[in-house]
Amino acid sequence: METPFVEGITLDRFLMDTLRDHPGASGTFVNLMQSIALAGKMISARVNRAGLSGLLGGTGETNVQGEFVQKLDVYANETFKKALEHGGHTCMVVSEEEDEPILTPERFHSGKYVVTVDPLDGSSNIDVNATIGTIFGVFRRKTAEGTKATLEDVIRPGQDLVAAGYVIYGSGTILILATEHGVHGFSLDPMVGEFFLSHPHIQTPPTSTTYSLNEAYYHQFPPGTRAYVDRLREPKRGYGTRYIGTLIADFHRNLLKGGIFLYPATAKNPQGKLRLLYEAFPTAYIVERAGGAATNGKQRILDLVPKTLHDRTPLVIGGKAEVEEATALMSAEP
Ligand code: AHM
Ligand code: MG
Repeated sequence: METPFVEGITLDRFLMDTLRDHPGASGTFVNLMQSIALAGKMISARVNRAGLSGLLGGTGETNVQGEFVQKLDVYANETFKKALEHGGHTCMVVSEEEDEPILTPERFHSGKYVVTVDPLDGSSNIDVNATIGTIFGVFRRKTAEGTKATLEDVIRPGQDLVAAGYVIYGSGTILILATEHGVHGFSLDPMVGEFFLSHPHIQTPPTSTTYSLNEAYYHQFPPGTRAYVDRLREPKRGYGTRYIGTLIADFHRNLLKGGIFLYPATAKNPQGKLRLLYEAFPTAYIVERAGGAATNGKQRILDLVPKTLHDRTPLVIGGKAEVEEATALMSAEP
């Protein structure tokens, strides 16, 4: 669908226009996106006031990943659950913060969609006022509507996603939505409380001079990964680095400006650190629709199938040519 950039197109209007191109569509996807956008606005408001409302710092607990839980993690998770549980559009939610999948109440078993979510990516950056975000992926359920959703609805390849996106809470709040219609960005006008189309038809540059990587782990990387990093460091290539330690912030920068992000296997995390269902799948879906690529160093991310809800994966993601070069070197690794 061609969406001309016209000032003042709200997310709602954009979704309605998109839907109009599909006469058979029921509007459930629009409702789902409205719920996600509402949760994003609520989290954005809290993030902006966190220092004033006692929401900075940890809860003293650790989550299913063994990571310290921050108060804003809890708020973001609860907000997403509430937004998705009672909308009638969703039958199951898989969240980074929850060990088990969340099944929506029985009267919403008719929900068509399964949502995977990292409610607040970049938790370690909350207390320092650096950019954080919410990442989500959307599957259409496999089991019959009206029945209880099962793991079969979510343990499946990333290429089954029908949509993915994120909300990034930076100097402003932006929602990025990728569907079969491409990748579009919407900026929140906090005075109006609406997302407006601001980044239509995002395409990521195929090459760049930026890489995003925690280089301190260099000596923990497998040989092929080190060989690739060595190449990036060659002065004639002219690369610089950008790495904040919030996947979605590094990803967003690279998506718009060009760049390759790597979180490879390390000696400490041989499967990588990032989670397949709610970090790697959504970002891979988005980058592919923006003309880029994503692999685990060997295989395309969207071809992978998780074994469990919280599987981790190495992630190499960004401009197509850069990801291909990295994957060629990394795939020689044992
Ligand atoms: P989380 O905040 O959801 O737990 O995500 C993990 C974060 C990613 O956002 C980021 O890319 C990575 O951890 C940074 O890890 P490291 O500090 O090892 O570089
Ligand atoms: Mg995360």
